[in-house]
Amino acid sequence: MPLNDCENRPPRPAVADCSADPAPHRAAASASRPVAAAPCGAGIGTDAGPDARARIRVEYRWPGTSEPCPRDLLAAVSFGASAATVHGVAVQAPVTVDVHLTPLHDAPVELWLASGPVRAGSDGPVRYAHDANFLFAAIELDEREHGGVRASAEAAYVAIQRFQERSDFAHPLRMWNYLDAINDGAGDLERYRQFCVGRARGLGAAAHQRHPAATAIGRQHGTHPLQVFWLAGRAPGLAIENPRQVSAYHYPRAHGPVSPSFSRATLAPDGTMLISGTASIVGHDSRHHDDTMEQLEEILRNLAALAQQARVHRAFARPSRELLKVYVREPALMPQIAQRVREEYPSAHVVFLAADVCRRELLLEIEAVYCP
Ligand code: 3EB
Repeated sequence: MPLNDCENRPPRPAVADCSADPAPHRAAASASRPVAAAPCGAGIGTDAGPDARARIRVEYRWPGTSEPCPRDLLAAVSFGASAATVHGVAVQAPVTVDVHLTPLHDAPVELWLASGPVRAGSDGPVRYAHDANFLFAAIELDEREHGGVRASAEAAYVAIQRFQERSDFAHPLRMWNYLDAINDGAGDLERYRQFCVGRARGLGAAAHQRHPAATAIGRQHGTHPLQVFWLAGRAPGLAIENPRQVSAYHYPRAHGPVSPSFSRATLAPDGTMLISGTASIVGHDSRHHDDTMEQLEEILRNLAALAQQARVHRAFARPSRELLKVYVREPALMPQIAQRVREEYPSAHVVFLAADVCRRELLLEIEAVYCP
C-alpha cells in the first residue's frame, strides 16, 4: 500500500512552527511499511525491540505559559474554544486533533512528546506519528458521509484494526472516542449504543481479545465527526479492571445490544497508568441518579479502587504527575466540583470540559493519566 507521507498532505497554514524540524517528517518518505519502527540506536539497521524503560511523555500546556513548545511532538490534542497555541505560537505536531468540546476554563493543549526520531504519515484515513516505542494515531470520519454513527464507528474501527494488524506498534494502550449527541435516540437506538455496535463490528474478533483503556464522550453541540484517536505501544500494557465494577465487556444486555470493548485502565510498560473514563457505576448500575456531587464521590472511590488494583500488579508509588480530565454535563456545579477534585488531587493538572456522558443519568466522568 502506498505511503502518504506528510509532504503529500496539503500544506500547513503559514504560522510560526514551534516544532519546526522537518527532518522527522521527511523520514516517513523512505519507510516501506506505514509504521516501521525507527532504529532504537543499538546499531544501524538493528532492531533493538521494545524498550520497557521508554517513557510515555504527555503534558498539558496552558495558554500563556512561558515555556516554549517542545519540538519533539507526536501529537497535540486541543479541546475546542482554546486555540492550540503555546507562548503565542501555534502548536504544530505531526498529528493534531481538536475534540470540539466546551472547555469550562482556559483549557490547555495536551501534548504527546516523542523520545528520539519521529516518523509521521497517513495510511488511508489514519494519521499517525511514532518514535521508537509509541505511536499516536487519529481518524476522523464525518458521520454524514458514512451513514450515521453506527456505520461511521464500524468504518473507523475497521480502519483502525487493519492499521493495527500491520503495525509494529501492535498494542493499543489507550483510545478516545468523541461523538455528537451521545444520548440521542431511545433504547438500543441511543447513539452511544449504536456506536458500541459499530465499534464491535469494526473490531471483529479483536473485540473479544485485548481491551485498551478508553473514553467515549459526547459533544454538546453538533459538529458531525466521529473522532477516534489512540496511543499504541510496541510492548503490551497490562489491563486493569476495577473490583467495584463489572468489566464493561461483561455488561449485561440491559445496557445495550453489545458490551463496550474497553478495560478500566492500562498499566503501560513504563508504569504509566492510563485510566479510562470513570463514571458513577458500581457493579454495572449507575449510582446517584440526578446527584452530581454524590456521583463525584462514587467516581473518586472508583479511581481509588483502580489505583489499589494497579498496586496488586506492580509497586506503584505516588505518581510524579497526575493529569485529569473532568467531563461535566451540567457546568453550573463547576465551582463545587473543582473544589472537591482539587481536595482529592491537590497537585494534579485538571481540565474541565462540558460534555455528555454515555448514559443519560450519568452527570460526570473523570479520566486520568498517572505518571510514574
Ligand atoms: C462506563 O463505565 C462509562 O465505550 O469506550 C467509559 C469509558 C464509558 C469508555 C467506551 C464508555 C467507554 O461504562 C462509559
